[in-house]
Amino acid sequence: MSALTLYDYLVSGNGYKVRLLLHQLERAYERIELDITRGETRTPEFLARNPNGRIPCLVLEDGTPLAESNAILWYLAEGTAFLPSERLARAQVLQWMFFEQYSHEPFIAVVRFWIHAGLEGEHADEIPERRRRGVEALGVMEAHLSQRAFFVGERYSIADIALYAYTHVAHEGGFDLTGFPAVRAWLARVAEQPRHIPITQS
Ligand SMILES: N[C@@H](CCC(=O)N[C@@H](CS)C(=O)NCC(=O)O)C(=O)O
Repeated sequence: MSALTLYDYLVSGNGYKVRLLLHQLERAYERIELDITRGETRTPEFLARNPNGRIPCLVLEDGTPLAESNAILWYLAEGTAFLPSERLARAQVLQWMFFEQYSHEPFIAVVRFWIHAGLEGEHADEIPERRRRGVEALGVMEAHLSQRAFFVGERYSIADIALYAYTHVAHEGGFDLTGFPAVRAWLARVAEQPRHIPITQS
């Protein structure tokens, strides 16, 4: 059996979700950096692991590849304190992870990536609407977090990790969090969790 291998890209919040949880679980792994701006996730070798051509992809000890950041979080968190055991709480974790993928990441992460990759000009027409939808997602988070400390069950879980990844770097996409005090307080709480690492740590 070999170690876990994570195909990753350091700038990626989706990759960071997995890196952060692996670190918090004290799991050893090998990390392989693929530069997505140079098409390194579209090679035949990588497509054989993830036909969708995207990182993160975690190759398990027996060689099985697992893609999609939130599926990887779920797999790693099963049986740990990062995923509740009660039926409703587990469904609520999924609720927020699906929210992240459908109503948050396509707006906040994508605008940030365009800016990072110098594609702002190419996507100038789309950016205002993506920003509007991103702010809408932050509003949903603000309303939820103004009543509670964490997304589900008053404890830190993979729902928080999934949403933290791109929210804490939202300013890099031009999103201003000044008007979202509950979100900012939650970001600080997440960053205070044991064995937290920054997105820049490989
Ligand atoms: N839904 C996927 C999204 C993965 C994704 O968009 N990965 C980006 C980096 S954040 C990527 O690998 N892009 C490379 C490409 O599209 O060629 C997840 O949550 O893992």
